[in-house]
Amino acid sequence: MLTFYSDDHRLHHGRCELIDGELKPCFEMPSRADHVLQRVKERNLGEVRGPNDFGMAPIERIHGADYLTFLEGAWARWAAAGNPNGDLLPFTWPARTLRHKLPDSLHGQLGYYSFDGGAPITAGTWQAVYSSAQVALSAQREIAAGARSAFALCRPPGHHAAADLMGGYCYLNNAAIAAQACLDQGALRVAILDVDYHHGNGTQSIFYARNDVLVTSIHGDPSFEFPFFLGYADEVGEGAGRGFNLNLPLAAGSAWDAWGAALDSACQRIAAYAPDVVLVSLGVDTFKDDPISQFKLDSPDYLRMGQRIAALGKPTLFVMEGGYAVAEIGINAVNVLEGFQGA
Ligand code: B3N
Ligand code: ZN
Repeated sequence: MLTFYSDDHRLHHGRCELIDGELKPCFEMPSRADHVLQRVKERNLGEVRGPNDFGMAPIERIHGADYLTFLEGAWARWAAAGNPNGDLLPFTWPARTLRHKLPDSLHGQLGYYSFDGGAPITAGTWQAVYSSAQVALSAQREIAAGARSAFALCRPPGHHAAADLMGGYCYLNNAAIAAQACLDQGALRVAILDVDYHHGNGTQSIFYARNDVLVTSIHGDPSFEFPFFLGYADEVGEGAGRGFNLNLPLAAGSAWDAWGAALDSACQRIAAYAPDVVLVSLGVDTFKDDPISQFKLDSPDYLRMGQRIAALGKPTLFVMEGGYAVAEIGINAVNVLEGFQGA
């Protein structure tokens, strides 16, 4: 299996996030991708390639032009205002009772284009997120060219990013951009299987009214888990998309028995959809020792995960999402890929 990867991910390194009233170092850090890349090489998974540059057009198929302009220019505006130090973080959001009108101020726009304070903008964030999207698009091209599978080692991750919202460590929705590219290159149906511990609210919202992308997700129940405000089982899609969104929220403490049964349900729905391509949002923060999550999967379970996905018998694009047990992130992510390859 080919892996696509860009060193540009290092250009994004947020300093801190708010946890229990304290500013702590970001869990989403460059060493995550380093460990995955190292494991890909150790296990001889296959060649590692840098991304091609497909430009902005495929990104603009998913994200609004105003949002992209904001994201690309935010740091320069912040620096021009004489604030070159510190990450750019929002602190006010257009919540209920407030107007959803785009303000002129940089800080107002930060709140307008985000849903939480978990997506810091630094000097290199735009280049990192742009390259992360190109990594996904490059892996997608391999699939379009006939490969059975490809791995996009994306960082920053993407599945929380909506058409014009960043949050949850995500800025551009790499999986959604790749799914749209599949359709634009001739696929009729794409199925997304999001196995990250957190619900991919961005991916769901992007495709919620569409039936050409089936979105399935197994995640911590939003009644207790981030992102809290989307990801319930009764969210089934709307309009033409009704019946094409499947959420499988699970209780805290869920281990392979419950998780594997949910994977089976998701796979049955995907098989019935008969997609041309399966795109896996591959988060491994379902791991038992993940520092911010509450599922109990163990490393061998990721081999089983890959085997079950392979049984779908579809061209499969893996796109890296979350996972914060840094010492094990490579083992767990590559176990999924090896499980898939060996099946
Ligand atoms: O949910 C959290 C969080 C939970 C527990 C923590 N501990 C026990 C130290 C710390 C943080 N934070 C909210 C931001 C979560 C973003 C998740 C991004 C992700 O992986 N998405 O798939
Ligand atoms: Zn996650």
